[in-house]
Amino acid sequence: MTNNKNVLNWIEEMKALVKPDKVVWIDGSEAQLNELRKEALSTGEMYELNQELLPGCLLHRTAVNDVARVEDRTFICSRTKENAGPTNNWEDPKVMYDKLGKLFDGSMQGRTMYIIPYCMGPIGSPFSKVGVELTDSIYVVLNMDIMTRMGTKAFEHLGDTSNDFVRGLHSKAQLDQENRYIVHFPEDNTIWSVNSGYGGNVLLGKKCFALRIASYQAKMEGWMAEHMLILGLENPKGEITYVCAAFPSACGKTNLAMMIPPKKYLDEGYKVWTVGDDIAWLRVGPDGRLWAINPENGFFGVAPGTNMKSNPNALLTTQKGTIFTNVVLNLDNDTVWWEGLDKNPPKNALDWTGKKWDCTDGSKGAHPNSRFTAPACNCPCLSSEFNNPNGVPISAIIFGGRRAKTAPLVYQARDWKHGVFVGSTMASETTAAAAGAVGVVRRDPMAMLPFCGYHMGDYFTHWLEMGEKLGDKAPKIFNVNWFRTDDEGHFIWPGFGDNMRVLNWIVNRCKGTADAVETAIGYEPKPEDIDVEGLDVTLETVKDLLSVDKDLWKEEVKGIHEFYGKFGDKLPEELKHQLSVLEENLNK
Ligand code: GTP
Ligand code: SPV
Ligand code: MN
Repeated sequence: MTNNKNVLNWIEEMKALVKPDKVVWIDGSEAQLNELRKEALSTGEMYELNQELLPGCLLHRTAVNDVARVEDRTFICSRTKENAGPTNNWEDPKVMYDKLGKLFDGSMQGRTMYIIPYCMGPIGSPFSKVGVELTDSIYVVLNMDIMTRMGTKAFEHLGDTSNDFVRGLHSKAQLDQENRYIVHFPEDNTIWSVNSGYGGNVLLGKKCFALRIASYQAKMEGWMAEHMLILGLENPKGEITYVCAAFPSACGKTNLAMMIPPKKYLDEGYKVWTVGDDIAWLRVGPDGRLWAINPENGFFGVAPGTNMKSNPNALLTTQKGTIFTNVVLNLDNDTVWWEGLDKNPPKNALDWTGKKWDCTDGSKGAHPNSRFTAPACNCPCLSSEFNNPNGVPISAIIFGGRRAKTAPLVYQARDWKHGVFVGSTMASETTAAAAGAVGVVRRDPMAMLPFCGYHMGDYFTHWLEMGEKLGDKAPKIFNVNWFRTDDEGHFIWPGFGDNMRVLNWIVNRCKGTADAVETAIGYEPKPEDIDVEGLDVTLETVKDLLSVDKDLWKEEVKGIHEFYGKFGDKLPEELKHQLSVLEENLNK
C-alpha cells in the first residue's frame, strides 16, 4: 500500500516487538470493513442493532474498568521534564520505552495486527497530517473509519518519502488497569497506548494526535491545535460568521456546534452550520485572519442527555452507520437507549455492562460517559465548508465551562491579550469523560489541561505570539457559562438552542453592531440586549446571570495566583499583568 521506507521500517520494528500472528493492511474499502464487521459480530466484540431502524449501526461494550480517559495514566514523555511542564505526567522517554516495551512484547501473539493509515483533515489540505495506527482491535479500526479519512488515500497524502507521520502503537493487551498507559513522545511523533479499549485512549488520531502531539507540532510550526468546536452562524442576509468554542470535556461543544436556533430566529432566517464538534486546527491565512479546519471526519459524542429536544441534529446523525458504546440495549427491538433520550426506558433491556436492567430500580442503564461514533456526513446541519481544504475564517473564540457560580452567562475580553488571560484562568467542574471524581472545580486553561503536549507556560506564550501575528485581524475572545445554578441547584439558563441568544450578541459584537458595558472582568451585554422573548426568563434573571459578585471574584483571584504559581519563570509577564489589572478592577 505504500513504498514509504520510513513507514515500512517502523512497522517492521513494531511487528518484531508485538509479534502478531497475522498482519492486515487497512485500505478503507467497504468490502474489507464488512469482513471486519462480520468477524467482530461473530466474536461478540460488536452487537448488530436493528438494521431496519438503525442501518449499519453496531453496539459495543467496553470492560467495566475502562470507560473514560485516564488522566493519571496519561504521560507526555518529552526529552526533559521541563518541556512537559507542571500540568502533565512525565517520565524519561528511555525509561518509558523500556517499561512499555515489556508490556508490548508479544502482546499481539495469537492476534491480528491491523495497520491503519489515516489522515487528520481533508485529503490534500495543507492543514492535514497523516498518522499510522497499529492496533489489535477491530473496534478501533471501525471507529477510526468513522472518525478519520482512513485507508490508502492517507498514504497517498503522505507520499513516498515524507517522514512527517505520527507513529501510533496500540494494544488492548490484557486490559489491565494497573498497567494501562497512554503515552506521548512529542519529539518522536510517537504514541504508545496499552491495556485500554476506550475511545479517547485508543482512537489515537483524536486526543493523542490531534491535540497532544499536534499542539506540540503547532507550537514548533506556528499554528494552533485546540479543543474547540467550529460553527458557522448564518444570518437572514445569508452572511455566515464562523466561531470556535473551547469547553472542557462533556461541557457542551457537540450541543453548541449542532444547535437549532429558537423558532423566532429560524423564522427570520438564521441557521447554524457545523464544521466540527471537538477539535480545531488553526492557522493564519494569506489574508492575515485565523482559519480553522476540523481534523476529524466524525463525532465521538456523549450519548446521555442527547434527545430530539436538546440536540435533534446529533440524534439524527446517529441513525445510520454509527457505533454506540456503553449504552442500553432494548431487547424487544434491538435499538439503543440512554438516560435523557426519552421518558420511556425499555422494560426488557440490558444495561451498559450487558446485564439485565430494571429501569425502575434507580440504577443507570447507560454509562454517564457512553458515546456514539457517527459519520460527519450524516449530520443534517453539516457545513458546506466541512471538506474545504482552506478551512473557514474565524471571527470569535469562545471559552466556557461548568460553573455553578462566579462566571457570568457571557462576557467579552477587552482584547486578545486579555482573552488569553481569560482562557488561561478557565475553571470547570469535572465530568464523567475522565476517570475520577465528578463535579470538582478545577483550572482547565483553554479546555486543554488534559491535552496540551508541552509546557503549559510555553503554551500561553504561544497564544500571545499568535495574537501578535494576527494583530487587528485577531478574532474577538469571549467567555460563556450555561451552567449557573439557583439555590436549589437547578440550571438558571435554559441552554441548548437558546444559547443562540448569546451567540447572536457575540456575533453582533464581532460585526460592531451590539453595545456593551465595561465591568471589572470585561465587557458584558446590557441585560436588555440578551433577547429573552418567548422564554420563561425575566430581565431580572438575565441581570442575575450577568452579575459579577466581587467577593466571589476576589476568591477567584486567589485561586488564579495559586494556579499561576505552578508555572514559575514560564508564566508570561503579560498574564501576571492581566491578573493585577483584574485585582485592581475588583478593588475599585
Ligand atoms: P466531549 O465530547 O467530552 O468533548 O463533550 P462536549 O463538550 O461535546 O459536550 P456535549 O455537547 O456532549 O455535552 C455534554 C453534556 O452537557 C450533555 O449531557 C448535554 O446534555 C449537556 N449540555 C450541553 N449543552 C448544555 C446547555 O446549554 N445547558 C445544559 N444545562 N446542559 C448542556
Ligand atoms: C473528551 O473527553 O473530551 C472527548 C471524548 O471528546 S475522548 O475522545 O474520550 O477524549
Ligand atoms: Mn472532547
